[in-house]
Amino acid sequence: MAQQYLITAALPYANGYIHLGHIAGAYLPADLYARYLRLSGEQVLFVCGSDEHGVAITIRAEQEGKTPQEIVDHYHAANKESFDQFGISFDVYGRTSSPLHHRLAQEWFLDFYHRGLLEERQQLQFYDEEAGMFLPDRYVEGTCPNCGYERARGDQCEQCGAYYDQLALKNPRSLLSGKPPAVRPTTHWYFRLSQFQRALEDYIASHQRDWKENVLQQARAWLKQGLEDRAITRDLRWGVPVPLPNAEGKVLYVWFEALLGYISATHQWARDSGDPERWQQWWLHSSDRQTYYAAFIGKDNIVFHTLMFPAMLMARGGYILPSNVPAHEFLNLEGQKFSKSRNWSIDLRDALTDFPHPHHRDALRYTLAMNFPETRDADFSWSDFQARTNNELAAIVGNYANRVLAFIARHFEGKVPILSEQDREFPARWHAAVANHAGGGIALDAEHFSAEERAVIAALANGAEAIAAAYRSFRFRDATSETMNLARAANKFFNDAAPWKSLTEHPAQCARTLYTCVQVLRSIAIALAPVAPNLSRSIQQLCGIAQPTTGESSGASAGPNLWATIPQPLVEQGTPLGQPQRLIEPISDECIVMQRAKLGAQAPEAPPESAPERERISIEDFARVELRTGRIVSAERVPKSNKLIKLIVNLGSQERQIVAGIGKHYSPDELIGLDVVIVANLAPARLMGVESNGMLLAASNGEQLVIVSPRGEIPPGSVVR
Ligand code: B3M
Ligand code: ZN
Repeated sequence: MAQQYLITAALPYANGYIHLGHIAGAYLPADLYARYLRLSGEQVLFVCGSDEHGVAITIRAEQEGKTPQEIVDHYHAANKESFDQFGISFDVYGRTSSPLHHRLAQEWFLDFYHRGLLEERQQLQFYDEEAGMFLPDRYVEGTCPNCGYERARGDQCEQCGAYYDQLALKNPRSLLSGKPPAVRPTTHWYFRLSQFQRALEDYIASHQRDWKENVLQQARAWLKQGLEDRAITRDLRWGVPVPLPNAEGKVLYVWFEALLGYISATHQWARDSGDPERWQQWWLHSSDRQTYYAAFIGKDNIVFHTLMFPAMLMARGGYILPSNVPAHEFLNLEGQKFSKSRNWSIDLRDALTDFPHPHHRDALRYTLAMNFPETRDADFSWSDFQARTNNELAAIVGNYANRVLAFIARHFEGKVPILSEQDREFPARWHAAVANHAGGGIALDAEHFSAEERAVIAALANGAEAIAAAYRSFRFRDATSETMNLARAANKFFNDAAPWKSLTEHPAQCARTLYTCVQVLRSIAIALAPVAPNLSRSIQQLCGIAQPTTGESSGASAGPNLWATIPQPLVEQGTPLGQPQRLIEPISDECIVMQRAKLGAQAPEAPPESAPERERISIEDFARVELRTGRIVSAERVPKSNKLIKLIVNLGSQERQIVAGIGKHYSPDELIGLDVVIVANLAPARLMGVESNGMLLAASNGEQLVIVSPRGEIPPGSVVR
C-alpha cells in the first residue's frame, strides 16, 4: 500500500512577527521532519498558513490604529517571507481570511448543523451599549469573584487562576468604553463534543505507546474531567460569519475554523497545482493509501489538536486523524521566558537581517535543533549559538571540507583522485559491503579495507540509520547530534589515515585516502541537509554535484531515496571539485555582546521585583526578621486557587502552617521534603480563608519564581543570618 506523510505546523496568528521560540516549538522540527522524509524518497505534503481571526487580531488592530485586514495582510506577508528565508519548506502557506477558507469553514459548520451535531443555546452576556457590541472575555475587566483581584479578566483571574463565567465578575467594566456593561441575551451554537468522549478515549488509548508522555497526560486529564459541549460561535464582527439567517454579528469561534485552516490550505495547494480534487488524497481515508499525519504544535495547543480537531474530523466522517502530535515544550531565551512586551525576544526577521549569510542561518537552525524543548523547557543563548557555530559547524564540518579540498587542490589538481590499478575494485567492494548491510552492524573485511576505512564507512552506515530512526521518532536533538558525529568520524579518518605521510612514500594509498575523504564529504552533506540545507547545498556543489538536493518542497511527489546513498561512494574519480574555502565565518564576541544588549532594551516596564535600589537599612533592622530553615512535610493546593499552596513546615521544635503563592511554579508533589527558608516571626494572616503562619522565601523576577533552599545538610530550625 502506498504510504505518504501529511505534516502540519500550527497556524501562527497574523498579529505579530514570529520569534525564535515559535520556531523551536513547531516550525523547525516540522521542517527537519519534512526534509528528512523527502530525502528518503517519501511523499510529503507540508502545510501551514496564517491564523487571521480572533480577538488576538482585533486587539492588535486597535493598538496599531489599523483595520484587522490591514494587520493580517501585513503580518501574513512578513511571516511568510521570514519562514521562506529561514528555509522552512512548506508546500503551501494558506490564510484563514481567504474566501476559500471562509467557504470551507461555513460548509463544515452547516454540515454539523444539519446533522444535529450543534445545539443552539440562549445565554446572557456582557454588552457594551456605547460600542454596540457583545464583549468577548478579553474585553471585560472586573473584580475577581474568588480572590478580589481588581483587574481580573472576563473568564479567568490572573491573580488566583480561578475560572468563572464572565457574569460572575464584580464591578465589571468594558475595556472599550470603560463603562459598566449591560447584560443581554445572546444565542450561540455548541458543538456536541461530549458525544465524542468514548471515541476520543479509544483514540488516545490507541496511541499510548507512540505519543509523547506530556501530550498523552494533557489529553487524558481533559478526558478524565469529562468533555463538555463547546460554543463554536462568538459575537464579533471579525471572523467567518455564521452562515445562518438571524446570525448577524456572529462569527465562528477562531479555534473551530483555524483548525480547518489546514484543510483549506490543502485545497488551496491542490487548486494551485492544477487539480482541485487532489486535497482528498491527503485528508480522506482510502483503501489504497496509508497516510501518516504528524501535527506539529507547541504545548499550549495540545487539547485542540488531540481532542477538538479529532472530534471534528470524526464528526465529519471519512477524514484521517493525526497519527502523532509531537508537541514541544517552551524554549526560553537566556534563562528567561520569551516576552515581547519586555522585549525579551528575538524575532525571526531580525535574526535574518543580522545574519544574512545562509550558512549563519543554518547555524541558527543547528543551535535551535540542538536545544529543542522536546521533553522539557530548554534554553537558547547567544553564547551557545557562538560556540556551536565556531566550535562545531565551523571547526568540525567546515574544517573537514576545507582540509580535504585544500589537500586535493594542492596534490591532485583539484579533482577526485584516480585510484591506482590495485585499488580498481575498491569502489565496487565498498558498494557491495554497504548494500548487504541491513540494520545493525556492518561487516567490512579486513583484507580489503583498512582499519580506518572500516571505521569511517561503518560510522556512515550506522549513523545514517540511527539518524533516520531518530527523525522518524521525533527525536530531533539526537538526530542533529548524531549528524555532527558523522563529521567527527570524518575528521578522525583524515587524521588517522594521515595522507600527508603517504603522499610521497605510498602515492596510491594517498589517492585512495583522499578518494574516500571526498565520498565521506558528500555523505555528510546529505546527512546535514535537513538541519543545514544551505551548507549542505554548498558542500554538494563543492563535491561537483550539479543539482544538489536538500529535501526542499517538491510538489508532494516522491523522489529518489537519497538518504539510502549516504554510506555509498558516489563521486566519480576525476570529478573536478570546488576551491577550498572557509564555509562558515566565525561569530565574533562583539556580535554576541551586541545581540545580548538588544535583549530587554527599551523595555516598556521592568518587572516589578527588580525595582531600583531601595533605601539602606541597619543591621538592627535586619535582626528584627527571624529567618529559619524548615523542611516541608506536606503540601496541598488551596481549593479554587491555582496560585496558593498550603504547606506544613517542620521548624525543628514545631510545625507551622504556611500558605505560599507558588502554585503556578511548583506542584505539591515536588515540594514535600524540600528544605526552605522562612520568615518565622511574621504576624499571622489569612489567605483565601486559610491561616498562614510565616512566609517562605522565594526569588522572583516577575515571571519566574524559585524557592530559596539551603545547599547542604542543615537541621530544620537553624537560624539564617
Ligand atoms: N494560532 C494559536 C497559537 O499560536 C494558534 C494556533 C492555531 S493552529 C490551528 O498558539
Ligand atoms: Zn482571583
